[in-house]
Amino acid sequence: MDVKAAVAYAAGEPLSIETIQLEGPKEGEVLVEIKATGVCHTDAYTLSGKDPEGLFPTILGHEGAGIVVEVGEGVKSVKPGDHVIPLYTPECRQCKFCLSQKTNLCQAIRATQGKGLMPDGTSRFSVNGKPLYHYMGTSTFANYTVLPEIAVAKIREDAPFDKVCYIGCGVTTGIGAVIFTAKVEPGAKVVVFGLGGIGLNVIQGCRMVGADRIVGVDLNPSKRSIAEQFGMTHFVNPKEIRGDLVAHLIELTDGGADYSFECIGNVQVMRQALECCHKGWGVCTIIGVAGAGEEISTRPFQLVTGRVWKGSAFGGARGRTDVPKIVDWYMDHKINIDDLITHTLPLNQINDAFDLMHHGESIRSVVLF
Ligand code: NAD
Ligand code: DAO
Ligand code: ZN
Repeated sequence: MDVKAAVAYAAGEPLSIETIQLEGPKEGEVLVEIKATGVCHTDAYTLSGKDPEGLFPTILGHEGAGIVVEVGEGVKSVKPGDHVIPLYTPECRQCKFCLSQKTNLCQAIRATQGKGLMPDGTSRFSVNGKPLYHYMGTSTFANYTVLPEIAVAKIREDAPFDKVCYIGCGVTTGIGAVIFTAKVEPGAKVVVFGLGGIGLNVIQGCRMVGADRIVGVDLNPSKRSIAEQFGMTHFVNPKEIRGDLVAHLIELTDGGADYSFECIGNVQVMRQALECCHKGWGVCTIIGVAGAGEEISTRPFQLVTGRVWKGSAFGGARGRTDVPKIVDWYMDHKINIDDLITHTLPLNQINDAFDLMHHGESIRSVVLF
């Protein structure tokens, strides 16, 4: 079938809006009509050429929501008409990783997903007979996409696509890191580095679980008011701190953070995020994705004396199980998504969404099909 898509032909080039071809779902796959998609930092990272896994030409996008229109042979968990959120972290419930209950990193289709292909090793997208790569197993910058059955979360039908698409990455990554990865408890003192589309969701997750002090750190002072709206209690702009930032944060948190979160992707900040943690128990969760080949460092004594470094992908959420619950939290007004979606655009203006992100003018832009 013909579909309308934003094609990334090469790193560093704007996306090209055109009609391309999509093959129907094979065994174990579903065809989904994408109704809305967020534009995330990770799409920009891959488009920039810095992503070592980045393949071109491709259809980017991994933060969508839509409706199942057709299912391939053997698909049992969803049917045409179901509303779904695509999952770049699938949940097969059968692999060693899923069965371990220790991680959300299902490996059932990891090898082919990382190569930009469907599980049978081929692509469903093409243009003029030439294949295009899939991206993160989702490719939501097209009005139709094909996904493995294990990579869709079925959601309630009254949830608005233009809002809940953000649960496909940013909301779940931020709130999930607080709840599923760090397991922040009521009364905790928290430091959040980076108040963008991820960090603001970490902040609302911390407020939701009853954290006592929520310190936000950002170089951009314009992030202060929205972060306060989402629960930040203290704002720190590193440019305004005379002396050592880490010492200042330790003082602000009465001896160090119980939990810190790095939501930038900067390896120097990752060190600060660990070292501002409380001696003996402070846990630092890395969410930001650093540039290819970059490394983190600290004095090992920081770990010997009880600080812990951990990481979180997709907020530690098991997509098919947890995403529908997060949609419920939104529909029950337990979390705020609306105020984080600062721009909505049609597909033919998708490149503007990247510009808004690069200029720090948006929290999240959503493309409507
Ligand atoms: P963003 O650009 O919206 O936000 C980053 C914020 O950090 C901005 O407000 C910026 O002003 C601030 N900042 C930059 N450098 C800083 C510094 N040195 N000190 C303090 N503040 C600084 O980005 P985002 O969409 O929130 O994404 C954040 C990171 O999370 C990215 O690296 C992204 O790739 C990653 N990410 C990870 C996952 C995951 O599952 N782990 C999922 C999605 C995104
Ligand atoms: O299982 O090895 C694996 C890879 C899982 C990929 C997790 C990606 C999370 C970070 C990338 C940012 C996503 C928008
Ligand atoms: Zn699995």
